Amino acid sequence: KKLDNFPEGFLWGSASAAYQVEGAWDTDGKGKSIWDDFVRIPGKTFMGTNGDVAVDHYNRYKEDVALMAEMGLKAYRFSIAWARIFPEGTGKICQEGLDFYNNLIDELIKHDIEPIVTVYHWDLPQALQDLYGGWENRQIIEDFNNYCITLFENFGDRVKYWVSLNEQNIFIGLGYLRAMHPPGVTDYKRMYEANHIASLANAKAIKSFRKIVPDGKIGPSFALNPGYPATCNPEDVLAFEDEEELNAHWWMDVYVWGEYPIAGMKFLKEKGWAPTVLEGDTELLKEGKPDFMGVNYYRTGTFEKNPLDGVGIGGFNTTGKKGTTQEEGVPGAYKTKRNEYLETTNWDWEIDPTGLRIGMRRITSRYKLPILISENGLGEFDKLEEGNIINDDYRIDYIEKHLRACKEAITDGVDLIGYCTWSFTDLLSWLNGYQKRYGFVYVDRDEQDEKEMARYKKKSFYWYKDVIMNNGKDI
Ligand code: GCO
Repeated sequence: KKLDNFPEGFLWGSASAAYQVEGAWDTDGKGKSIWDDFVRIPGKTFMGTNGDVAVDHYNRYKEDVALMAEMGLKAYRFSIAWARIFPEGTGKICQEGLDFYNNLIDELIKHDIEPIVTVYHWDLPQALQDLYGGWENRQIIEDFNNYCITLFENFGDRVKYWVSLNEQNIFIGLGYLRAMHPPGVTDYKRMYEANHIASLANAKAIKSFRKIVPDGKIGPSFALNPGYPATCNPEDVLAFEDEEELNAHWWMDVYVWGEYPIAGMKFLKEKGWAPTVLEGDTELLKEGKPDFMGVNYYRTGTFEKNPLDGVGIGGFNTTGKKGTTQEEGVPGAYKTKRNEYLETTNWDWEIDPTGLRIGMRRITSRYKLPILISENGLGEFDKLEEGNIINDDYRIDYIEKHLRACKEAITDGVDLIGYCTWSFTDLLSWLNGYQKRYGFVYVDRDEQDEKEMARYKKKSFYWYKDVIMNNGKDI
């Protein structure tokens, strides 16, 4: 049976992250984050781009919220920069930081836009990295909890939807195995240890949340890449199962059940890479069960048997030229394969709306939790044409198909509470600079004149406005 409308009260949203939009990297007492330093290491980001100014949202938030209001947006997901609140990560609070987010939240509420706050979107205070190695030290569980309590106490009266860790699987995987994110480490053992500590911090913060914001909802945002076996050869199916264990289940089982998947753990123990689980850890993890699973969805992955040994990971394309993904020779229990049934973006990301439906069904069956799509969208080279027009029909097509998949998933029984596109305005792509654009609003970010920053509504802006107005009726 075809669903007519999306559920009542559906959170039609859009999302961003502090480092990618705010700029003002050292303004009003803000401390440095690990990204502020990392982007200055030559060769780490596309042409050395950084978020020093980003799209100047720190100074233009009122203008941006006015555009959201004009669009009729129901929810806006943004993140808080830890180092704006605690410049040193812990200790002294920076009042200007609290003021900025208080003002942003009030501005959203004034326009009937539900704030969805991400507490951690990758910008760890550099001070904590220097002091004790950041996520590799259990002291961070306390410091993160203290930071979260400060946010819950200051904003919990008005903010009822919270995202705890954003894409833990990405910031840990790229930070500790691929060296593409700070702290730029390549070490399986350190990766799994840091990851375990991050999970504990996540659980502890959720526990605190229950006491301080009892009427609120909180969950992590997981970067979901649903997997497929490359063929029906049982060896490939097994490779796909291994990938599920060491990817989706490795994180989500812990969020929901506080336990690691059995086959995955067995494999890592044999390798000597398993995390150190101390007494009391499992109990804490179990106490930090989320209210919903946040899903950031861009693509699926296809897996086949890897003749080599280890944990496999796919390649990355940071060029914006199709077919240039570097498959790295990482040994793995599985390896990635191009899916011949799917078109890809210029960054070789498979476009797969059905994959979103499949992924949400898997989460629903396994964890029985509501889902918030906390990110979904298309990164493209948009063109500003004569008359300040941006014809991004490809983005409309992408989002429409993914929304249709959402509707179908709801008819399948998925409890979907909202959908946030990535992103509202164009913003900094961590590794791809400003050329890979995701927004409904084009930012004319002239590299020569960073103060320019004019905002122009893309065609997709008007389209999404209609979708929201009709509660997705025509999807
Ligand atoms: C990029 C990425 C990001 C992520 C987001 C993850 O191009 O840098 O697509 O924008 O989607 O930060 O949460």
